[in-house]
Amino acid sequence: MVTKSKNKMKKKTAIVTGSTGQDGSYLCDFLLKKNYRVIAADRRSARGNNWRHEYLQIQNKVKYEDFDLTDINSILRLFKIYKIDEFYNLAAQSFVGSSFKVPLVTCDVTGMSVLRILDMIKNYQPKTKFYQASSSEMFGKTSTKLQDENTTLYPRSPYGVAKVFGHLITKNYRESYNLFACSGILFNHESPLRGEEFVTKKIVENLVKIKLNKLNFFELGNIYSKRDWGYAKDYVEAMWKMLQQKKPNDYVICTSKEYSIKSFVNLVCKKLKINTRWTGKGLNEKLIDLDKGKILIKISKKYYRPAEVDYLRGSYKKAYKNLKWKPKTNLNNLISKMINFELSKNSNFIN
Ligand code: NAP
Ligand code: F7E
Repeated sequence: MVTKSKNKMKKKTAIVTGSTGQDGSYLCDFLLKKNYRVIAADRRSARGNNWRHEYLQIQNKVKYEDFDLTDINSILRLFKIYKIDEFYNLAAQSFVGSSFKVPLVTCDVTGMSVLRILDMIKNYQPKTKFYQASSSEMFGKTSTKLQDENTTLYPRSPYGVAKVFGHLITKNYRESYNLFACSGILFNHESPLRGEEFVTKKIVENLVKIKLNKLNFFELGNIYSKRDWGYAKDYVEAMWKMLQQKKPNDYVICTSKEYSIKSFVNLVCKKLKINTRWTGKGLNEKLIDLDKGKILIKISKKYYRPAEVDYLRGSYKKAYKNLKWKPKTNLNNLISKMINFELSKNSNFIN
């Protein structure tokens, strides 16, 4: 009995904003396994859509708190209720495409809210360690072969601009008020739990449906941009490691390998044993199923962005040196995980 209450006292409290999202779900699971008391700070509307928590079976293990990044009082409330050891700010309007359509909301939620939280930490619990979810989108129009913590920031979307604000205000509060505040500059990371609007999930989900004869074709936008894709579950460990260091710092988290969207499609087709070939150019480019003589993918202007990030490939040298972190899952294995999830969702399998 004594041991039990001692253990209870030792539990650290972590707040995770955006806990219903891809990273938030994996991070909650990770922290629970590390024996944290995990407070999932989420919007009320998200509660009905708790499929990721249910999939990971954590819905009865975290404590939910109503919260919205745009509501300063909901942030203050958390600081009044809990003594917070670690605060992970993962909530954001995170879809780059939408940020061109709702730029003001994106800048408020994804950018200004970081300052709202930092100011609460400074005023109420200055010992709280803070993690900010920065992004490789901040590099944007980059001309370097590899991007690291010192690469110039040149964002290409309202989302990227908002993330630059969040990133720099985190650094500013660390330097001005001596807060333990870190930014993880994460390159694209995917998983079976990825939102369906993001390109990897869209490709895997739709090609699996095609394989199972549940869909004829689908459309993509710019298939020539290149991304450095890692596995979300590997990346949440890096977030935690940043907050366990003696000193706060910023770290790039990535795989250092880059692939185009077109190569990603080709890899998925190969795994699904769909025999394909690309034909045509520009908006007339198409992916053809050679066995069935059918079009599987068409290109549509609808999915192009007003400004594009053409190339991203990071260097995780600093994270490897200080955090002893490196990616564990390559793209091939990541795609297998995503395909298997879609197949089991369709409760079917292929021969
Ligand atoms: P995600 O799946 O889109 O999750 C975003 C989360 O933010 C959701 O839980 C969403 O809640 C919540 N949210 C949105 N607006 C909110 C608001 N006003 N108040 C409170 N919560 C709100 O994103 P993710 O892929 O897990 O990414 C996590 C974080 O890392 C984000 O900040 C993203 O910008 C950043 N990031 C992601 C990547 C990546 O490749 N995944 C790379 C770099 C950085 P609802 O469920 O209610 O919508
Ligand atoms: O697009 C191209 C699109 O939406 C990747 C977020 O997690 O990572 C993510 O942002 C690329 C872009 O991710 C479609 O134009 C072509 O070049 O999957 P995405 P993203 O924009 O890189 C960063 C690091 C974040 O921080 C963000 O939160 O794919 N693309 N055709 C398409 N993209 C989408 N979504 N849909 C298409 O049909």
